[in-house]
Amino acid sequence: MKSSTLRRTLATAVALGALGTGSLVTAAPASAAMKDGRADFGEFILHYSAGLDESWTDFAWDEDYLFNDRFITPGSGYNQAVDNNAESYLNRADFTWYVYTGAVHTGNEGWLPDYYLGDFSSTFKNQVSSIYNNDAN
Ligand SMILES: [Ca+2]
Ligand SMILES: [Ca+2]
Ligand SMILES: [Ca+2]
Repeated sequence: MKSSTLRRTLATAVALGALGTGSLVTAAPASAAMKDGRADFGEFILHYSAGLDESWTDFAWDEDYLFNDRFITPGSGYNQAVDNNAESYLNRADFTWYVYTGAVHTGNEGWLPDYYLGDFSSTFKNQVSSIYNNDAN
């Protein structure tokens, strides 16, 4: 009797353990993967054209150099380098993203508060060469 109760308890623990693992596996695809053509929470999106139009790509971390990043979604600008080529932006994060006209945080600096979106001003339109966020990533 006692041992059968123990077995049931163990079986329940195993089932819960399996459920826990399943939940983790299910949650994984929802986490932000950068440069995957999905505008995930926390990411910064750069579009080839104004008005959040045409091809774009998504960034989750700082990028010291945008010359080796390309617009990845279908549309005009697809597969072109992002460097000096973005005209609009979307901040999908609850923190500020910074943009720079030079590589490695040089040149003119612009800051885009949480959830901002819009077209770059003439200073930054087709000039952004690096990006940075202040969440220590
Ligand atoms: Ca993404
Ligand atoms: Ca890069
Ligand atoms: Ca530039």
